[in-house]
Amino acid sequence: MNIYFCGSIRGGRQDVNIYQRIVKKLQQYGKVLTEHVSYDSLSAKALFGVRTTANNHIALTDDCRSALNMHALGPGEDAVLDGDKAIHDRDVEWLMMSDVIVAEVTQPSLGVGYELGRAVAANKRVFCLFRPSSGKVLSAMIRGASTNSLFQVQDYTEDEVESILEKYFDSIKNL
Ligand code: 6K6
Repeated sequence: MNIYFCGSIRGGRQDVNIYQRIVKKLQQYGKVLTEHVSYDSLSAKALFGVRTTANNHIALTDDCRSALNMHALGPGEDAVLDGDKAIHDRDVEWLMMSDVIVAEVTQPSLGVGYELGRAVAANKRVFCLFRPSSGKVLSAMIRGASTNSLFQVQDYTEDEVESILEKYFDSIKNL
């Protein structure tokens, strides 16, 4: 099974530890195409990684250069070198190859919202995870999209993340 995990990158990285737990759990059920969303090391590169020069060339910022020098690129991380169009095109391709899309939606992210919209348009199975204890209120466009079993939104607390995923994958395993 191909699994696409969505989590905030430029929307803010405060939930990265939960993303790591989710990805680790998801790896029990299939191949997680977007493991890099959960990498700690991603913030410097993804957040400050590239800027566009006057001639529309992609340049690495100093922050990115030093981050890149510290360690080798992992799977998925090479896209930072190609700029945002390559990231978008590759991610949409992976989204279309996926059997299930799991999104942690507590930290609002334009990219995650976009991915979820594309997933709905492609009739994909979607499972969104939201933590009410964050004090945030989930967008009506995500909460309100949960009208059938293909698109589910699940409220959860941090300590139950693994068991919530177990329940979900159990419920879809014979579909
Ligand atoms: C990868 C590793 C280091 O830097 C990168 C480059 N950035 C991205 N690489 C792959 N997917 C990305 C990248 N930036 C955003 N996305 C996709 O959008 C992910 O699949 C996330 O689910 C989502 C996050 O969107 P923003 O708007 O919060 O960045």
